[in-house]
This record gives sequence, structure tokens and C-alpha cells, in this order.
Amino acid sequence: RMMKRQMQLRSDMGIFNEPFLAIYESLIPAEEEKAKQKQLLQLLERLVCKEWPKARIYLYGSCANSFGVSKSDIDVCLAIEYTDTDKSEILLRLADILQSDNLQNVQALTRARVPIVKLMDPMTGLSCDICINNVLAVINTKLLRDYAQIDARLRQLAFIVKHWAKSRGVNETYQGTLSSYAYVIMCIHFLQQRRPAILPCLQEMETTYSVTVDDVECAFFDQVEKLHNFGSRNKETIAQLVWAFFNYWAYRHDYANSVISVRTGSIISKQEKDWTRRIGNDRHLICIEDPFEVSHDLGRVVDKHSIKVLREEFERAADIMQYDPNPCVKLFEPY
Ligand code: 3AT
Ligand code: MG
Repeated sequence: RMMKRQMQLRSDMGIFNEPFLAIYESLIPAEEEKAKQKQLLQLLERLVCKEWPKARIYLYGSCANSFGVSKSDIDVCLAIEYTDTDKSEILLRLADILQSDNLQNVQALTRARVPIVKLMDPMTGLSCDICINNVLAVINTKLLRDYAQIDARLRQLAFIVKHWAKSRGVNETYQGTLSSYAYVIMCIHFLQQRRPAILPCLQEMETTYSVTVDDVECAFFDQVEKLHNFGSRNKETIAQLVWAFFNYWAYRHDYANSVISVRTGSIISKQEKDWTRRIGNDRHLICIEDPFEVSHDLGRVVDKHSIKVLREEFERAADIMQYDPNPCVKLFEPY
């Protein structure tokens, strides 16, 4: 199945560059929305500190990693030390506090894989998920944000890929397709692999930022302002990159043997990671190594049905990019 087709970039690709950029720009959240996020965050900070003076609130996920399209939910992490209570009690107490301050649809999901409190703020209209002490998510948020500052094409590509995934129904982890986080990691890896490379591998460079969280050492180069020209030798445009991204995942990726790894800036083998067979619910049908939790395969949610759906969608997208007279519309048609 791999290499079934080797596509040559279509000759009229250039004319689609402006339309793809226009789609990207239409997805960028307005300043007004950023202000609303800030307003909600300040409200949460106030309520939380009244109850737990030493607790801190961090934004993570797409509202902080620069890959947030407009109208995204906001992800908040409550950093708090506790000993004599358990996490569920804290979440339930938090839900109580929020409820009594007129926040709406407040729900404590204490038994979810990542336990959270959900809420809707009627003042701003924003929905928000609050988790507790998910420090690794705060750090991977920083890594993504730092990568986004190196080359503008990452943010453009990731917005288009996320928009495609949402339109086509393949951004639903509970249905066995991939998270937004996984798609951004796929984009970073893809741009690390271009020749000349568009992105470096920050975790293989000199350490300028380092924290240890739950025994995981997170170390990377974060002086990204020094890397502004990194990708400038590569002249590929966004239309070409969208084309090549889908072509890669449709026809070039070796699903049987390869793991993509942003941490090393390369492709590594399933053998090396011992990801060759199903263990428990981890099937390793599409392998995407988490940059910090290296035993985590971000593709582990994918099962034998959803891998088919996903690969068919990659092929559809690649074929549209190659042959369709109007790829900027067709790509995002609802399924
Ligand atoms: P949306 O715009 O909300 O779709 P997002 O970037 O906020 O995109 P998610 O809501 O899927 O992405 O996840 C929120 C953050 O949680 C992103 C990342 O910092 C963290 N995260 C999500 N999935 C994982 C995972 N499997 N492993 C580690 N961190 C994760
Ligand atoms: Mg989110």
C-alpha cells in the first residue's frame, strides 16, 4: 500500500497559495477573543486564590500554544499542593466554588482519564476545562509555542491541518481519531524533515530550559528568537507544504515500521521502542512519540477501524491537493 502512488507536485500549485493563506487568516482568533480569555482567567484566579492562597492557574493547550483557532475552548491547569485530600475532593470543592459564582454548566468529571471540571462563563461565552497539576501539559504547551515562533509556516500548516481534521471528523479521540495535539506534533515533525529543514530539533540542541516533572526530564533550547532565520533557505510555500504533508501521510509514511519523533528530529523504528504489537489497548497502528513522555504513543487511541478512516482521509486529502480544480474548498467539505 505504501508507495502505491508517487505523486509529482502539480504544476499549478502556486495559484493556491493566496487562498490557503486567506483560510489561515480567517481562522486566527480576534484580539477581542484574547481579551475575553484573559478576563475569564482573572476571574478563575480570584476565585481559586480565595480558597487556596498558594495555588496557581496556568493556561495550556491551544489558547496558550499559539495553535488556537477562534472560538476554541480554553484549557486551564490548577497547580496546587495537597496531601490530606485526594484529587477528586479538590475537583468537587472547585466545582462548588465556581458554581456559587454564577458560572454555568459546572461539572466535575472525576473519573475521566484526565479528571477535570468543565464550565461555561456566561459573561464571555467561553467554555473552559480545568485540570489539576498537569504540569507536563503546561511544558508541552511551551514547546509547541516555541516551535511556532521559529517559522510562520508551522502555524499556517497546523491551522489548515486542524481545520481539515475538524471538518472531516477525524479530530475525535473518543472515536479513535487523533487529538489536535497529535496533529500539531505531526506538523512539527514534517517541517523538521523537509530539506532544507524548516524547523530544527529543539530537544537535540543546547539546553537553555529544563524542568523535571514526575521523573520526566524536559530539556530543550528555548531561545527561539535566535532561530528566526532557521528555515529561510527553504522556499516552500504553504500550498506546497499542505500538498506534501498529505502526500506523506497518504502514500509515504511506513505505518508498519516507523515512529515519528519530534524529540530526536527523526523517524525511529517501532522495533526500537517495542511498539510492534498490541499491548493492552495500545495498538500502535500510527505511531507518534510524545516529545516528553516517550513511552506515550499519541496514536494509541487509533484502532483497527479508525486507522482505515484516517488513512482514507489522508488519501482523499492528498488526491484533492493533487487533482482537484478547487482544493481550498473541497479539502474542507463536511463529511
Ligand atoms: P483544540 O484547539 O482545543 O482542538 P488543543 O491544542 O487545546 O486543541 P487538546 O484540547 O486536544 O488540544 O489538548 C489540550 C492540551 O492538552 C494540549 C496538550 O498540551 C495537552 N495534551 C493533549 N493530549 C495530550 C497527550 N496525549 N499527551 C500529552 N499532552 C496532551
Ligand atoms: Mg483545547
